[in-house]
Amino acid sequence: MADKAVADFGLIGLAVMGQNLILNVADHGFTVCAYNRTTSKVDRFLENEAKGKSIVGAHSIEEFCAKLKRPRRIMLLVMAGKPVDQFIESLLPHLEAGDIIIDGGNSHFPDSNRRTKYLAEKGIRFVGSGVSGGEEGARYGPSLMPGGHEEAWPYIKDIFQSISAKSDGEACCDWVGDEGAGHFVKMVHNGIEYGDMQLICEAYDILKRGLGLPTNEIADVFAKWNKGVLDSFLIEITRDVLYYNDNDGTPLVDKILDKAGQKGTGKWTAINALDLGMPVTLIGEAVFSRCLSALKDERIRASSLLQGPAVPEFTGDKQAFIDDLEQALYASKIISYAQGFMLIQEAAREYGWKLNKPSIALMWRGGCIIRSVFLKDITNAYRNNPDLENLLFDDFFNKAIQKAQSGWRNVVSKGALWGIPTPAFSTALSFYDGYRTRDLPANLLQAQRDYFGAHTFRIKPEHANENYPEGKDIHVNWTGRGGNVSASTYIV
Ligand code: 2AM
Repeated sequence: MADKAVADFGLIGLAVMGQNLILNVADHGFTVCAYNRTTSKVDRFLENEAKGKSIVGAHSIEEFCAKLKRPRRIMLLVMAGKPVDQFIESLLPHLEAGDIIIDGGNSHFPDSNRRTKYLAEKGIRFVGSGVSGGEEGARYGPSLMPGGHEEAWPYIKDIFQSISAKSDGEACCDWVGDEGAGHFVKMVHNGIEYGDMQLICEAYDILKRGLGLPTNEIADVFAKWNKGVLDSFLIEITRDVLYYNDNDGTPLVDKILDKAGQKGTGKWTAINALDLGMPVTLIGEAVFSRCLSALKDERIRASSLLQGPAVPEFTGDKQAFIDDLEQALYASKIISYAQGFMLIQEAAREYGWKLNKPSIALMWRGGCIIRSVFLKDITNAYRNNPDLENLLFDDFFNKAIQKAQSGWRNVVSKGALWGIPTPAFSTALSFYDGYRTRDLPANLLQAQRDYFGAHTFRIKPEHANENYPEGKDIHVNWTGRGGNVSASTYIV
């Protein structure tokens, strides 16, 4: 019978990611039903890639739903935005209470918040899941970050954890948290990816213009770094890109137009950081650096108009400087992840989500673009103390930053002296110095605000007295020049 419920899992959206995910699920012993808006793709898929596997197809939403065992587990891998809502609406008439809809696309987390609530009212459990790792990851083990209606988790856990990447035998997939938490964490992942890439590009620029190394020697440096603390997917692909020569025997990378593109997830992270008042400065700089690079025509004009220092011939110990650069990259990366987790922590507070921090680091440990050895240390930090206030307070990272510090400062100062921009290295260092500063100049800022706008200020506890009581909003008539303080002061 054509409409018999045979499939354990249904997937809508047969682009490469969707097809690969279906093949991955089928390889793990589940029967999958495939559907696509353009149904000719279903037939093509069944006749080719899916042939001989436990995969069936459907040519209508009704047939698709009929072929799924209850509770239905349906994953959407379609373009983010309207198509997701349209599919949800077309599925609803064919679903029953308790069925599960998973959106595995690159949806913005507020949409997943909305969909979780909307579908819960209809008795349908919604899951918004981050999926990272590209086509290869989808086929052989992605990083999966599901969040939403928690009741869905026991029904999808088995499938999700069996198809996901593994790190030291552990699945790079766990329940993230409520509503859009899965897509939120995926968004921060992408922001961190922007940051990691920018840091690598700055290191490349310093090696190229600061030390004057040819591209193949820069590749050698990345190859070496990939065996140490920076061991990661992004360092590995950087090495490969730098070793890649064009047909004429010269590095292809040198011929690529230096205008960065972006699809917006880094920007979402930066906007969210501003909304929540969290200083996620490195991702912000990474986004702005892409924007600056895109102004190529203007930069060409500026390059002949605006003066700066000429990069001097490097005379010191090259290897020692390269080691400093490795430490600068490592320390800045620690700052970036600390900032990312600050944002995640604040989002959990602001949106009322219960979040599982050790598993967030574990989910990023394998399968995804930011996968690295380093994430194992972050997983350990949060496993040792799930309530860790800041990643930098963890003993391992505190010591690592301490060790990296002199090299990091050397690189940032050389960049400034040589006129080679290091926005991500520099902002990381400024953040570090700001974060560890007990008394920042914001005292003056508060005075300025009170001067021109009567915005008030508070007094430091150690200076409190009857004129300046602790914990009260105080305004001073600053033009009185401090003559009769008590007469010109009022407490709000
Ligand atoms: P298609 O093959 O019919 O174009 C990635 O683009 C996936 O999203 C594809 O499966 C594609 O279906 C689907 N998709 C894109 N836009 C869509 C829309 N407006 N409605 C339904 N599916 C859409």
